[in-house]
Amino acid sequence: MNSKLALITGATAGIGLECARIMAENGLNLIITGRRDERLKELKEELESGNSIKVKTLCFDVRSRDTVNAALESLEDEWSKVDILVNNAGLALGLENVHQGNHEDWEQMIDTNVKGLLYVSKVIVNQMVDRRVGQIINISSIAGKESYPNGAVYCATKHAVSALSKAMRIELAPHGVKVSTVCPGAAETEFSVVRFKGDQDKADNVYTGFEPLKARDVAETIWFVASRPAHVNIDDVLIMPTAQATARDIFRSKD
Ligand code: NDP
Ligand code: 8X3
Repeated sequence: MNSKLALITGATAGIGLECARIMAENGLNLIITGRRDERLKELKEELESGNSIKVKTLCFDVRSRDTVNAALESLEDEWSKVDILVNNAGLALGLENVHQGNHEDWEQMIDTNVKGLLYVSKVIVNQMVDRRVGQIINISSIAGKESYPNGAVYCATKHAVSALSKAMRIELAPHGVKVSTVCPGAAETEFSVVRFKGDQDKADNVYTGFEPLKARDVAETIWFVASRPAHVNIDDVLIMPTAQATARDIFRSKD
């Protein structure tokens, strides 16, 4: 059995949840995190019953620095040596231009996607540097490579994830710690339901007329990145649906 330990943020849904499943199937012990405790507990039960692994749940909001620090700094010894950190928790809110945008949405995106990633990384990277081993996989996006209208702040947060990752890669290479980004195009998860604040019809429209990525497709890519030999770092992966050529060019069938 693979006895590595991975910590996945945002494991209650979508890409993070599938990433937990695929890592469990491959024998990794897991720390799964998110704000919805009930879902974390259900996932722990599913993963431990189907695989010979141990799973710890940590329920916290990545936006709260004190809560992040309290949760991660209090980990007992057997849970404190994280080999792989998947910074996946994130969201988009709204689809509006900047001059009509909503301040609360901007703040939540920036606080979650950028500051939350930093808070979690600081604690975990410190113990990786001490041990001179580890891997950070940051989930950016096609929106971290291209900007599109009405998504300026979300795109800015994902550009920030890519920029932070590049700098961290330089900082951490001398310490033997790998840093990677995985950048998906459109993946059908809870992402659009969250973006449109529960409007399922608007969310469904995003994926009409083409086959989007599934969370599993992205999770398999994350696992590929996580399972390379020690001397190999996959710097950056862009994974797109076949029908999506750029952030804005999606080829939809007319039927
Ligand atoms: P989902 O909405 O399905 O999942 C998002 C996850 O993030 C949930 O587990 C949620 O958990 C967690 N999360 C959100 N806010 C917080 C918070 N403040 N504190 C802790 N956890 C939080 O979306 P995806 O799986 O699609 O998204 C995962 C990542 O992939 C995100 O970073 C997203 O930006 C990125 N991405 C998604 C794409 C897509 O098309 N779906 C494409 C490119 C990138 P909970 O609500 O329980 O806290
Ligand atoms: C999510 C994909 O195209 O909505 O990061 O920005 S997109």
